[in-house]
Amino acid sequence: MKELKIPDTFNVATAFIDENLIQGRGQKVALYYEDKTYTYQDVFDMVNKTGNALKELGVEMEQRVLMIMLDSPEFVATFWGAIKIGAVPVPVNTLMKAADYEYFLNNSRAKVLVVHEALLPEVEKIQKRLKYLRHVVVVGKAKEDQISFYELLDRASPNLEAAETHKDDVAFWLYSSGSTGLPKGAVHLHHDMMYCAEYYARGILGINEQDITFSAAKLFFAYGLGNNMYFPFRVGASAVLYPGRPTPDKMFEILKKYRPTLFYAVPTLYGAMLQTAEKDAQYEVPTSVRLCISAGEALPAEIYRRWRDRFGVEILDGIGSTEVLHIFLSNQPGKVKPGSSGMVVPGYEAKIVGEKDQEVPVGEIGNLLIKGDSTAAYYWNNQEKTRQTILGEWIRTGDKYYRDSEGYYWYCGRSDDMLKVGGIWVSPVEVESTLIEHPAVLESAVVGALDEENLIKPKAFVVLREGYHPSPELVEELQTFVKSKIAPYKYPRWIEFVKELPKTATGKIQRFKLRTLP
Ligand code: 3UK
Repeated sequence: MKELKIPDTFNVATAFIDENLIQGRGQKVALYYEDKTYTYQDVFDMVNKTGNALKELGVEMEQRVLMIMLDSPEFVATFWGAIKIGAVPVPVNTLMKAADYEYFLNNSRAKVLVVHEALLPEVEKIQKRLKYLRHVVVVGKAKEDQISFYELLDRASPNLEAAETHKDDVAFWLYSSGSTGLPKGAVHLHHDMMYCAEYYARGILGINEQDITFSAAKLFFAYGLGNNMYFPFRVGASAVLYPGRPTPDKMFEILKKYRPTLFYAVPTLYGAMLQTAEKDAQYEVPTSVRLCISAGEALPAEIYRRWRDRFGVEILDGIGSTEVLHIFLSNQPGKVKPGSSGMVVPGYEAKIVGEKDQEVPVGEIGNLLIKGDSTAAYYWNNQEKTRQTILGEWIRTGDKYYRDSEGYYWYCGRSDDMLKVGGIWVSPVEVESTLIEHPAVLESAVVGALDEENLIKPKAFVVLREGYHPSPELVEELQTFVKSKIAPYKYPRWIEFVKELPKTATGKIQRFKLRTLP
């Protein structure tokens, strides 16, 4: 295993952007995007211009820049441009609602927001309540009090010296959600992406200059950010960016058109793509794809087998987290144990511990702890959660696992009530408090239930207020209600009306009693 040596004075933008020009890849395609190609020279120029443009808006070292952006060259330029000037990009989920954005903007104290035009309406709803935001930069048509991204870039210089940052300076944040409380900003440092690119991308995927990556998971997720941006950039490979919704049809179309070598998705999408392909023989995964990768939630063994039988290519399941930044346990090509999360990625260490943090024997379930140098330094302004999660060199993942005698790790669920739905977090508490806002709902409890693909989706148990009666119409009304209030993917796929909910003596809902999961 190669040891990763990073000098003290280090700006990570130079290793992922400038380095490609030094290696003579200026004319090589870095990005495929909507019938256009961007070479590494194009990306370099655009990154520098964006860095200079942000400077012109008054962004200084260590200051956050919030990004509500679709997968696009503008995302890439904003992320690296900010890092190159020593500022701190904070990409956030584009599926969120106004109230979420209000929190991200005030919590991060970003003075500049870069946002795609299509995502502006949610921001405009709360723009007046923002305490720190000074400039809204729009990719697309800017209104009077906004600034056009390309107008800014047009007058910016393509020459930019990287800010003299330390390898342990803050490089970017990613928000991570919990079962209770607001999302926490996981603060990542300049050396973190180097670590994941070296040990997971090079070590497990064997990523190299010839690869073309395509990730259905978006760049604003830690998973997508590595998959489709900093992994390929580290080795001078090419990435296919797609700004739209990842439907099965669209995925097959992109695979056919660009013939990527690495395809990354979440279990739900693999399941949906299989359903499409099993109905119609014309759908194919091209032979160019040498590996498929799955993360976000456990990949059922059944999906692994059906995919391999139908398309002749393996899916490598691996577990990663926003806090560790990317995958730390993974299956390896040719050594997959279907249904498992594979083995420890060389470069990381894993430990399974009991209630008193003592290591448990092989085969016994415990809490998974991970050690590795890509882990977030801390959660922004949240010392309590930081201390509970980050224990010196080790980090608590919040997952239950056991390790078998061959060193494979088997996922056994979360230690909190959080649900992974299509690879994205759903907090039962958030869905419950939304349901309660509806006049028909007295109280509710949300748990995970399995759908027909054996994947987890939210299910709500609802106690109605007096005068309301269960009906299919009411189910639909409550579902629509939730979708209108919070990110739509969080809505309960099933609603069961009950007379009362199981509770502890102190009145806490016992969600585990409602779970039908194994
Ligand atoms: C769960 C999995 C079983 C697990 C992520 C790859 O998902 C990512 O990050 P998040 O912060 O969530 C982390 C949590 O999700 N999980 C993820 N992958 C698996 N459970 N099998 C899996 N293969 O609870 C974990 O603690 O959203 C995934 C790369 C980077 C990431 N951030």
